[in-house]
Amino acid sequence: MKLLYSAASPYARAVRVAWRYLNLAGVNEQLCDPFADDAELLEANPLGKIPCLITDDGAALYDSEVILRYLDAQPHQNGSLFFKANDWEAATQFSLLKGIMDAAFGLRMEVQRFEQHCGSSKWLMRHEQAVLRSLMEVERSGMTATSFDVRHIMLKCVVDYLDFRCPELNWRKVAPSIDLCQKALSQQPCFEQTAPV
Ligand SMILES: N[C@@H](CCC(=O)N[C@@H](CS)C(=O)NCC(=O)O)C(=O)O
Repeated sequence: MKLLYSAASPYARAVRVAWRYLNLAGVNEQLCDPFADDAELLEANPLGKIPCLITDDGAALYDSEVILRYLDAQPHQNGSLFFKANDWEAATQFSLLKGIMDAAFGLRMEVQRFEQHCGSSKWLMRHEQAVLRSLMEVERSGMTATSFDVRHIMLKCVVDYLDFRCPELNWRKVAPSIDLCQKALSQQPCFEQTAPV
């Protein structure tokens, strides 16, 4: 299998953490800049987004949730990364975490537009408020590092991404328990080995 990824992408990192955590063999990671119109990426994913997994049969899988589910469906010994199919509360929380990732990525893009003197304060604020409101909701739900599933992967990847790309956003002020959860998860090798650069 080949995984097209970039070292800063929180979506790609979630997938990179998952295959390490599941101890799957045979995933070759290949760096790819989605903003450089990479021919292999565009051939595999017409959306031009990473992560994109190309299976041994040559099938292209995207987006990150599909890849996570695919990896989780491979034979492994570590217990499922996903919650039960009818656990709607967990499913909604997973959607919330994916949405935080979207808002964090949108925030980063808007900050970049500001650097190029074409940013929108309105969109900057919308993304920022969505991130903070949603992290407060995750905080309120009492998510801790005492259990572990795909939601913990998403949470850790998104808050590390915020620290990496938007260090001025003081999310810890509204989500102090998430800060503790982030620190506790940092010790796991699958996170250490994939820290954003
Ligand atoms: N919904 C997608 C989002 C992936 C995504 O937006 N990836 C970014 C990198 S962090 C990307 O490839 N952006 C390129 C673009 O927006 O053209 C997923 O979950 O995989």
